[in-house]
Amino acid sequence: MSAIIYTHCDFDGAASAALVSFITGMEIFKFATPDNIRQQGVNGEDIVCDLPYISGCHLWFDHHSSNLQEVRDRGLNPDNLPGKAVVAPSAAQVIYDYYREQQDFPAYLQELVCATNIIDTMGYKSIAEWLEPAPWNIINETININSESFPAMCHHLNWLTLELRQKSMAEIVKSEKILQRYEQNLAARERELDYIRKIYSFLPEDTEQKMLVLDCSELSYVPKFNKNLALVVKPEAEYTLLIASDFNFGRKTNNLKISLSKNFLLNSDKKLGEFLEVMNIGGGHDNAAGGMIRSENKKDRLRKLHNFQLDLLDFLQS
Ligand SMILES: [Mn+2]
Repeated sequence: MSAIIYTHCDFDGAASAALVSFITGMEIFKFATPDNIRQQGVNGEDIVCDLPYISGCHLWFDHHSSNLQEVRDRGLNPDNLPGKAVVAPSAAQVIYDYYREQQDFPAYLQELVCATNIIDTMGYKSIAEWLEPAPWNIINETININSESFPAMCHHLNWLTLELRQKSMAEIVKSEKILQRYEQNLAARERELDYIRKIYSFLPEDTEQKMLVLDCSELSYVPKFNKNLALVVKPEAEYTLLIASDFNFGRKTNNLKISLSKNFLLNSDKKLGEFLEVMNIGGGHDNAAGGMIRSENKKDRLRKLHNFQLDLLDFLQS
């Protein structure tokens, strides 16, 4: 049986797999989310990148503090596990540092690691820098296509990983496949912007317009869009709250899904994940978190949502 590289289904995941593949020659990639990798058993030769630790793998490379904590909670010391897992801007950076002790990487892979650090941390200095058609931004924009299935996305990621292993990003973006997908996503971005302009609001209590609200709960489906685009519409807003209905087998329930994110240009020590945990609604990271407001009926739902929004505003203003 051939050894597999299990990796996250995003830019950092593909870059990580490309680096490992460059060094080891391994060419079988399986893309996963942190949730579905936990259901996965791995082989003694397999390498896991940018995902939670799976017992029994050959090497584990990661940079998520939550995954490091999970390992410690299991009574293990991350430093003693095979591979390298430390808090870093990207898993690609961790892999680069691990192998560089034995072998040098070519310049195009060093450039890939620098780009991955920016993408994975949203480390852009401006909205313009985030949206500019730089090769790494173009490539990143080709990964998620809303109308595409998960297997189709993985098929693209597989191709992309092999490209990243052997070519510079400037070279890769010349391909027809990349341009087509990028244009498709640019068109989707315009539609999302139009939609955001139509629905965004601020609470009347939010006199400084700190928290932009995108209430999609009237829709009969869960909208998929990039919340960060709200910053193109209202760059001064510090936080974005997205509200959507919850569906069960296609039927709306009385619950509301909420997700909360911080303006990536803002320096603030507010911990959004902890706030949702304390409110008993959900959890997540400091800069992005999500959860569910559970209710019995419509009246209850509106009341709970309103109270939650006021509590949240208090927290953000404090
Ligand atoms: Mn990552």
